[in-house]
Amino acid sequence: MNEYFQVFVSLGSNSADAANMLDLARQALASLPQMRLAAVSPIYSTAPQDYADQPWFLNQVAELVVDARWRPCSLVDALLEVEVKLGRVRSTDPALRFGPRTIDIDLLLFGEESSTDEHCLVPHPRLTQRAFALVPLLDLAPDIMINGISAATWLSRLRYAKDGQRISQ
Ligand code: PH2
Ligand code: MG
Ligand code: MG
Repeated sequence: MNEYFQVFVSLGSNSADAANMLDLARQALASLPQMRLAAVSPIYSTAPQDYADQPWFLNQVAELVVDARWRPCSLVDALLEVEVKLGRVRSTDPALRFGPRTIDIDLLLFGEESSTDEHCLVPHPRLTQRAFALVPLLDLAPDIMINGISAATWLSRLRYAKDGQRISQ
């Protein structure tokens, strides 16, 4: 019998054609082998976090059902390859680590697994602090747990504002 994992990834872009970048990212995810793009959240317009002097983002969460040939680290490698294919160039300036990006695809959750490997940390280390990821995650999975606490509880601990499809924090 095959084993499957429920995986959540976040998509983010604050380039001028962000909606198109998210669309291309969804298509690229859907075409990866041994996985299925099971659901996508609404797209939110979100205030930049960590590095404020940059345009607002579009953010979305996608649910993938992957078979057991995938592992958190191999999936992170594949997500990075998709980013490169879609034209992401990483700044060498450490100050811009959280700066503008054409496309960012982050592994949020890989089943109930946790990985402490620096390259493929899962659950994503900043997930519980970010309304732009928790809100769309909860749209797809209202009962999901992160590190033993429900995502809804994590979100309730944050100071953020949600106005329709806009999130500021
Ligand atoms: N990603 C970051 C840093 N800040 N802010 C928003 N609103 N959305 C993001 O996706 C985002 C961010 C680093 O990956
Ligand atoms: Mg990110
Ligand atoms: Mg990233």
